[in-house]
Amino acid sequence: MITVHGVPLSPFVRKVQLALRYKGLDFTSIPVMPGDDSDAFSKISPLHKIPVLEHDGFTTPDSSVILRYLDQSFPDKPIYPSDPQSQAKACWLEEYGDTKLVESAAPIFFQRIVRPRFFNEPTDEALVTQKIEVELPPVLAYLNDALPTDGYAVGDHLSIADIGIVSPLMSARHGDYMPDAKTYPKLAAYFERALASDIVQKQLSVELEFMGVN
Ligand SMILES: N[C@@H](CCC(=O)N[C@@H](CS)C(=O)NCC(=O)O)C(=O)O
Repeated sequence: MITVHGVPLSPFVRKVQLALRYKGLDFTSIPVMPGDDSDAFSKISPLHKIPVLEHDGFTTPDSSVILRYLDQSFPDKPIYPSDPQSQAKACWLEEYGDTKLVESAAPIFFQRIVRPRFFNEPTDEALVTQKIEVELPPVLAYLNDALPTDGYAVGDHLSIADIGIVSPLMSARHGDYMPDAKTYPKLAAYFERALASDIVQKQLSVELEFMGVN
């Protein structure tokens, strides 16, 4: 039995849920909030971060560690490219998604949705403007250059690169921000293809329901 600890709106929890959906694995979800420092959660997540994966009594934190564990435990529909250079490229794009892209995209969602809707606090508009006008453009430009004109980020099927890039873009989309198709044509088309896929559609419906939008 597989359980994902963490709210689905976290870009890191979303990575895990997308991978599970891609592999067709059933899972249950416990909506732990980020920073939970209860004794029970601290035992399975010493940094108090989400996600944590629980599989038949075994637990591990960290989305990247979880994705590798899942791919080794459930090798059907692999999410790691097999040849070393493609794998290195996919791991790098996942890392870039986890760092630069999350840092510049996820705060748009946090400021525009989480603060007003969940904490009854105002959006910091200056911070949103800084993210959209200053921090995001070079990150999106880099990804636009790195992506192919069609298909997946690396190779001919979905990989950790796609999961790592698409997840933070979904956070930005919740915050009403989409990459501009004129400025970032390859990235915008890539994200539209991802949004049309069954696994992203399913994930989106779960997240909208969690936000009370559906
Ligand atoms: N490297 C971790 C990062 C996880 C992470 O930063 N999660 C955030 C939520 S999006 C969190 O739990 N933050 C709480 C905290 O830092 O106390 C991963 O890939 O899982």
